[in-house]
Amino acid sequence: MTSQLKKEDLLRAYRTMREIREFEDRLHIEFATGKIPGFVHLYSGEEAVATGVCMHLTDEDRISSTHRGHGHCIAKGVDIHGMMAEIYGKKTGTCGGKGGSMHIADLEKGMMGANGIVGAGPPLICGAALAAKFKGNGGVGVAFFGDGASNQGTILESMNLASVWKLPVIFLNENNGYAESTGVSYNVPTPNIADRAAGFGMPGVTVDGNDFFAVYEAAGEAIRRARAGEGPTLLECKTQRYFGHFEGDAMTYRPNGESQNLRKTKDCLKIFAEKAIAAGLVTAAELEAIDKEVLALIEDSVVKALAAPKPTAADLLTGVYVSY
Ligand SMILES: Cc1ncc(C[n+]2csc(CCOP(=O)(O)OP(=O)(O)O)c2C)c(N)n1
Repeated sequence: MTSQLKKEDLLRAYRTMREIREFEDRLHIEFATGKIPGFVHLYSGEEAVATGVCMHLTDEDRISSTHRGHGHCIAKGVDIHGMMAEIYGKKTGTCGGKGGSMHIADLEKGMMGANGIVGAGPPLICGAALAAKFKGNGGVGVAFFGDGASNQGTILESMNLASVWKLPVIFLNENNGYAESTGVSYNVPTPNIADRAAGFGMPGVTVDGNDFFAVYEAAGEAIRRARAGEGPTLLECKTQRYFGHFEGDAMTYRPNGESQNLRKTKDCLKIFAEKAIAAGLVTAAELEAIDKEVLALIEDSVVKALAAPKPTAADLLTGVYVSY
């Protein structure tokens, strides 16, 4: 348990994790109504990872995300109303309703985008980190990627370049045990994905991704190194997703009851609450008050998203080019 965190930080961490959980659990229900266009990949279960990492970042720092990006967006401070509207394909969405679940980006928040191309984030983050290094502004880049993505050449090349150039990058592997329906032991030959770091001359660290405090500590050290010009780190957080690969996945590749058992035994929100309450740092009543506020926020975001207009045909011609 970390002593660095003040009470207000602990409550902020809990609120962020709760926002991600309620956002995802509600999307699971909303998707079943058939009103959400496109694919939706839920992050529920992995909240401690995005939260423990992004608590260390400012709007100047950059993150790249994956197809499972809602948690990363929320942890990086992207507006929840804008996200819900975006997922519903509405004009009031973060990207004007033209991106949808898999392409939410908010450059003002340093969120370079969720990405439907597995392995596409790390090269983008190397570019952002190189820019930060040239500018000397102390900015860092964090590239989130999954266990399946860890086998992509784009990521291995990025690790090599980041290490050779000592870029301020954190390669943040979210090992949730499955790449679509393929279990991690079928495609990763080492016990830990972080073991690969040695081949690139960078530190490799594996932590329990269900323990917010473990993630927070390890991410803090990796980000400190990056800001100090000491180069990249590969940080692996072992976690799990509660839902299928995408909404509609029957999960026949998972043992019966696996997801339900994980909710009982490895829920990062429960683990956080137990530890923080036992240490006398927060009270159960304080956490319950947050739960209520977050539920109301998510409900409001759905009501507003449903009522919002769709983009017009003319909107299709906006946001096509960016001037620098
Ligand atoms: C370049 C590319 N190859 C394949 C796919 C199809 N695909 C989408 S998600 C996925 C699995 C990703 O697994 P992982 O990286 O472990 O992330 P997780 O879904 O577990 O979060 C695959 C193969 C893709 N979108 N892009």
